[in-house]
Amino acid sequence: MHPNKIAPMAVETPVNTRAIQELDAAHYLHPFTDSKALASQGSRVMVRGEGIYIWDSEGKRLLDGMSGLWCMNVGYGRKSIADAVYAQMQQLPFYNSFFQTTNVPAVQLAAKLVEISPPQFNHVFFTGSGSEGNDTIIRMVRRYWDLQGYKDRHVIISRHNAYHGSTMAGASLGGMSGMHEQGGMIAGIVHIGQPYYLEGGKDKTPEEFGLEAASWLEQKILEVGVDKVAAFIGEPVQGAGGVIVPPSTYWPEIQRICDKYGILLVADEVICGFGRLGHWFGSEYFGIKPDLMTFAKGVTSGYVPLGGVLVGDRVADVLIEKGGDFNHGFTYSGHPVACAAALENIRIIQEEKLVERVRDDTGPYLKQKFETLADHPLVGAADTCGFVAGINLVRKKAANVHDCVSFDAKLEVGMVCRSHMFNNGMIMRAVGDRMIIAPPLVMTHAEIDEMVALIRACLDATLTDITQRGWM
Ligand code: PXG
Repeated sequence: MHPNKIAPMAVETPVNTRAIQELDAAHYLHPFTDSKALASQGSRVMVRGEGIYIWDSEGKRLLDGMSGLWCMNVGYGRKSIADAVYAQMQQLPFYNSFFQTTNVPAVQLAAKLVEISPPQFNHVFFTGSGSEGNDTIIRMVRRYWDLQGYKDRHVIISRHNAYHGSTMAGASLGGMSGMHEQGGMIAGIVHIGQPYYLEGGKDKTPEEFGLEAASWLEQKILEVGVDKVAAFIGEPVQGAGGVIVPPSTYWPEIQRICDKYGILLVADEVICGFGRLGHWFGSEYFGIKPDLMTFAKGVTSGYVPLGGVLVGDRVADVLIEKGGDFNHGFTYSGHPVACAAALENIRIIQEEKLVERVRDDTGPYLKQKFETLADHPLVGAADTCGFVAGINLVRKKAANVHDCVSFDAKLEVGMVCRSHMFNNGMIMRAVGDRMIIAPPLVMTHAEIDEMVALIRACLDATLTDITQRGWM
């Protein structure tokens, strides 16, 4: 080995935190991370998970309010998923689905996904991730229009502050300017404003604002030209953008506009799918009927990577009847081990009635408890939707949320708050000054109480800290 390199080592128990941090800094480039800054500070080394908790290498327990990364729907430590994966690995660890072959778990999972999804879905395309799912969406909708002779109908309309992944297609569909600046964008993707009431709804009711935000789609269709627009894509609730829950009028109006112009409606269900909003899919919560749905994350609860696209009959009929070869697919499309994990994960969700629990019991309970945080001096607004929730940190509260006074963005109060959360055993994500959670769907009432009390204590610690810094 070259003398400049650090030797890999056997992992000790207990884990040698410093040694792992040094190797981490030396070799591991983390996603969406300033590697230089992280190297000077040292990563937190996660070593174990059970239920809604994870432990780091120093033995500290954290309540995982983010379900890993919006995915650990059935909670950590499910032996039956590990067993299903182990059994499949011994039986058939891999085979591809390219050359007139298939495998049993992939077929069973496709049938299961059709069973739990809305009636227009009868076909599934498997990928390895949500980003690959959205790449598939672009290629599939363009192919759909090409096959019908509409070669110009290639433009996809998305939204600012949307997140659709990190491949070229995912980043281009997404509405994150920081991503567009690095590596550019795929042609033929345009963006409209997001339905964020706190941002754009001043002097309007949420319902009025929802209609206005949807009208931006119609304006964009007319601007681009009806004969050029292939599809509209959106997350039912924007996740990474900060848990942006659109007003109730928004999605039905989007559906009406898509129907009026005949453009395909694509729901990116990577976060909202598999029970997160108290329905199998977020589209059902909002009462819309998408033509295509991207899924990932909750399909396996993150135990093994898997993603894909549920293909509605409108698209599937054209692709299958007129299409011939669809020149698209991945080595790991329909990976038997990932599909086995998904089947067991979905079996758990059904057996424990997690979707119904979030809809009828724990979701409403979380709403009731979480929204009590609105009385905290730092909180301008607190809202939930199923098992996602967010609070806006403000310098000065007001009766009308639009009159609250924000912090100077440069202070990065959200990051300060996130540190207090982490140091006190609570994982909550900061998006600007909005603090968000997406907890495991297995949470009990007692665990919700514990989480909300912990968040309040961390908000208190944040308030004391920033008051001492003179920021209030
Ligand atoms: N669509 C949506 C709606 C997502 O949330 C993806 C697609 C991409 O999935 P993959 O499996 O390719 O990562 C996502 C992923 C965050 C964060 O900071 C969110 C995601 C990924 C990374 C970070 O909240 N969501």
